[in-house]
Amino acid sequence: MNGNNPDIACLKARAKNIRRHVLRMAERVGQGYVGQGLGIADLLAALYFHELRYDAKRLDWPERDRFVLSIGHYSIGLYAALAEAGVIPIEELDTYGADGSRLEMSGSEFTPGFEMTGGSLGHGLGQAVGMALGLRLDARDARVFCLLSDGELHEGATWEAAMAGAHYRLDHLFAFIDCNNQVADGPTAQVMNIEPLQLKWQAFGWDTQRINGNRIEDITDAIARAKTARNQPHAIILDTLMGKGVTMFENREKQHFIRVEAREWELARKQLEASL
Ligand SMILES: Cc1ncc(C[n+]2csc(CCOP(=O)(O)OP(=O)(O)O)c2C)c(N)n1
Repeated sequence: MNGNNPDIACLKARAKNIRRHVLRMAERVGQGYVGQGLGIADLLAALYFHELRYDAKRLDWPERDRFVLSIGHYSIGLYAALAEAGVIPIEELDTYGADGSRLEMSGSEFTPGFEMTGGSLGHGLGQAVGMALGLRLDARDARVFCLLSDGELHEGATWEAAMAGAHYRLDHLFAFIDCNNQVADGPTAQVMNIEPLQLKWQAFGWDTQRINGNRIEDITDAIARAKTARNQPHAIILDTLMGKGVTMFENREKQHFIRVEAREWELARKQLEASL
């Protein structure tokens, strides 16, 4: 991957497939972190089908770009992207959240394509900084892309990692912050305000942009622009909508963990097909 001219129509189709896979997983088990998976599908499509250098048949290829999913419970989205990319079989998605499955509700590094075990929030950026430093010491060109949530900005360890990333001038490190304005206990601004975000990341020494995280063309543009900035790590703040593409989830008040009646999944599927 990593072409210079993204085929936006193709990436949109991939994002829709990722959303279809998310619904398939959640419908099977009746519940899941659906809003997060749907909200982040556009970023995952842009990364896995345009930007990331990886080999689906050789996941330990040392020159691969690393995608570090800091937020373990967002793994439903990553499973969907990895299935779409041919890394895990699509049928395996039906085991999401089942006992003994490789696809746990909070992702682990034993799942193919996962670089770290998530679950305990706030540790992904530190690991990404370590990976980026290690790659530089090994004189490899690989980049590190880390996805973190707005809730993880409530964790002090995230800011320690941000400081270190700037200190070491890790310009092959890209952090995406999913600002869906929700944490488990309610709206982020009410639980603990994190704004003004762009100014904070700038003050920590990062090259910073803020974009609509549900517009694929904005995502590919932002990554292309970030790659031109040298000697600084890159923060791309994504304003996203939880449940994007399925109206009944977009408009839900309680978004963190979704459990709906069996018959409602059919409606969700219809709404997704009618959207975008
Ligand atoms: C260190 C740590 N503290 C608390 C939790 C419990 N917890 C699970 S999800 C969550 C907040 C979720 O907010 P965010 O990460 O923004 O995700 P979203 O709202 O998009 O699901 C919390 C506090 C945790 N997993 N790890």
